[in-house]
Amino acid sequence: MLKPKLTQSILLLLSTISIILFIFFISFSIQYNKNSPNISTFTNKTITLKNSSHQFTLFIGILTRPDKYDRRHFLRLIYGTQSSSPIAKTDVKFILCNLTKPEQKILIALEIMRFDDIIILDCHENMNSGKTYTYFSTLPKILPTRYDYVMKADDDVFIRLKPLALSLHTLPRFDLYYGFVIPCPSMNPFVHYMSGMGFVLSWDLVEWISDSLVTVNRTFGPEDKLVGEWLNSGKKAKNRFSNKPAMYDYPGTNGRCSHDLIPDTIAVHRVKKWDQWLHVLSFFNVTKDIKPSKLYNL
Ligand SMILES: *[C@@H]1O[C@H](CO)[C@@H](O)[C@H](O)[C@H]1NC(C)=O
Ligand SMILES: *[C@@H]1O[C@H](CO)[C@@H](O)[C@H](O)[C@H]1NC(C)=O
Ligand SMILES: *[C@@H]1O[C@H](CO)[C@@H](O)[C@H](O)[C@H]1NC(C)=O
Ligand SMILES: *[C@@H]1O[C@H](CO)[C@@H](O)[C@H](O)[C@H]1NC(C)=O
Ligand SMILES: CC(=O)N[C@H]1CO[C@H](CO)[C@@H](O)[C@@H]1O
Repeated sequence: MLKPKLTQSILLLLSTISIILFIFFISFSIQYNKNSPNISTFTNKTITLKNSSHQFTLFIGILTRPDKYDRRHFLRLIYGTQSSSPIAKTDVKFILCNLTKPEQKILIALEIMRFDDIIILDCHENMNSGKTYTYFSTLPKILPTRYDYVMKADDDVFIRLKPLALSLHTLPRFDLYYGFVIPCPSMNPFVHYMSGMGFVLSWDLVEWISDSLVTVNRTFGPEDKLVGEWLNSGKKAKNRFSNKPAMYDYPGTNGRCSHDLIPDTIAVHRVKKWDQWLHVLSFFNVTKDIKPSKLYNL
């Protein structure tokens, strides 16, 4: 009679110890991972992280064109193999304008059935004639939930989701405009605007773009420059953060916007050719965690 009870208590003790060890391990690994130079304090954040599965939500829309099937499949590999947890919950979707060819309606419907990562906006495909406006102004009306942050990204940029999440998680959740400030040598995020390679707005600014009279008739022109002009005209984005040198153009492609690949990278832009992609992917060891198996020998 005594034996089962004893076994039970031992089991209880063991599971309690393992839970404590688990919590200790989690908090340790969070602290350990937190070595980005842009983050100063996180004592309270650690407590929050332990308590919830993620701390904030980020929506990344990659603006691309319907016919770029190969690029989408490639980018699905790039982002599908990354995770920003437990710091953030990140959703990545491709942003298209209206389809124009019969085969697109079949092929893209298949992509949607398989991946559910495509948004088709009510616009004609374009770069500087309002697609970015349509993107930001439509999101609050069609997304099932709000996000803390919304990013607009190009399809020739490599974004590292975890470093991005780490750099955002101590920044304000409101009135925030984050990216790579133009002109290239500038370190002042309050002059001019964030490069279209990839910039982040807090949700309140996305809603403001959607509702404001400042933006509605100013949708034509260089898309990234316009966003800066809207925010300045509306006296918005009191919180601005330009993340240099962690964001940049691929080495040698764009003068002073470019520099060598560095370990503390958040985004590399103008990655267009295969040899450039391979250079980037090998530099950041993106395949190092592949699990061993009898099925392949790489
Ligand atoms: C943690 O947050 C609480 C209230 O939210 C605050 O009073 C306390 O000073 C914070 N501690 C640190 C170390 O920031
Ligand atoms: C996009 O497609 C929708 C549905 O077919 C149509 O109502 C809308 O006018 C189109 N928009 C543009 C800008 O072509
Ligand atoms: C935007 O332009 C339209 C058409 O020109 C005009 O009717 C409308 O009043 C303008 N809205 C604002 C807020 O300027
Ligand atoms: C990639 O792996 C190599 C070899 O382990 C290491 O020296 C290098 O620092 C890693 N690069 C990055 C960006 O983590
Ligand atoms: C999973 C968990 O521990 N959730 C807790 C997080 O913190 C809130 C408020 O502090 C609690 O109500 C939850 O139970």
